[in-house]
Amino acid sequence: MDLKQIYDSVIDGQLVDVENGVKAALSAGTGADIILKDGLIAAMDEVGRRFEDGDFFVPEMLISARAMQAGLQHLKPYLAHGEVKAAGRIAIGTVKGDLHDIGKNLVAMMLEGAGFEIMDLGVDVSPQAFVDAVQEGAQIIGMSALLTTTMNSMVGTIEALKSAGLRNKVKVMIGGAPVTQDFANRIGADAFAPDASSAIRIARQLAG
Ligand code: B1M
Repeated sequence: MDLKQIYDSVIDGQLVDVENGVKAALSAGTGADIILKDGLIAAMDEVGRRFEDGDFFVPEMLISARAMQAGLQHLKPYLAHGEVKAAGRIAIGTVKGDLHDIGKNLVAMMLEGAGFEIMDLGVDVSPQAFVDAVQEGAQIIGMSALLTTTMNSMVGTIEALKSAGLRNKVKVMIGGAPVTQDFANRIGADAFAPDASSAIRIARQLAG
């Protein structure tokens, strides 16, 4: 199966076809990064466009998301080619009110592969849960937001860290489609990562 078929199967929400397509592409020697970018992520972008145009609704988006996640699992061993020694401990989660977790999972997977110890806090994560993770030893917290309405929860987390007297004990990295470097500067985050591979480079600098 070629990348176009993987792309179409994600859009059509055909989970088994996506899994088979990813396995076949890997067997044929296609790089996991290419399958991810040109197959899975490109398809989710198209799903988003169709949702905006009113051609797709939440159920279709969800079915495509499940199909993409299934494909992603098969890429995990190739993306997560880990180093032995932990590069640092990162608590990562999608912020309060936000249930989008594909990007967050991808970033977590790549960071794990780069040797970081990951505390995955899941989705809809409250500021207090991030604070608790720092108290449990996280050196970096990674917040993901996909909705313009939930980005402000990142501000809440930074405020909660300050109130708990922990702001100078932890680095804060943020990301997600509506998040920008400018927003990161404005809210006092330590770093913004536009995608999963830059998240690795930036996390290494922050852990440095
Ligand atoms: Co939602 N949704 N959704 N959705 N959804 C978007 C985000 C939207 C842009 C679609 C659109 O209108 N075009 C729109 C947001 C508009 C806005 O706020 N401006 C939207 C909406 C409106 C909604 C609902 C409100 C719809 C409704 O109910 N009426 C609702 C909200 C639910 C909630 O969260 N409370 C909703 C629901 C859903 C589903 C549940 C159906 C499903 C999510 C399933 C899941 O995640 N398990 C879903 C999906 C799939 C999408 C789209 C289509 C795809 C998102 C995705 O997974 N992309 C999305 C449209 C789009 O983005 N094109 C859309 C692939 C993923 C790999 O990319 O997450 O950007 P991304 O992650 C990237 C980078 O951003 C970065 O690295 C990743 C890899 O490169 N990154 C980080 C992400 N986090 C990072 C953290 C870091 C560093 C980098 O450091 C910590």
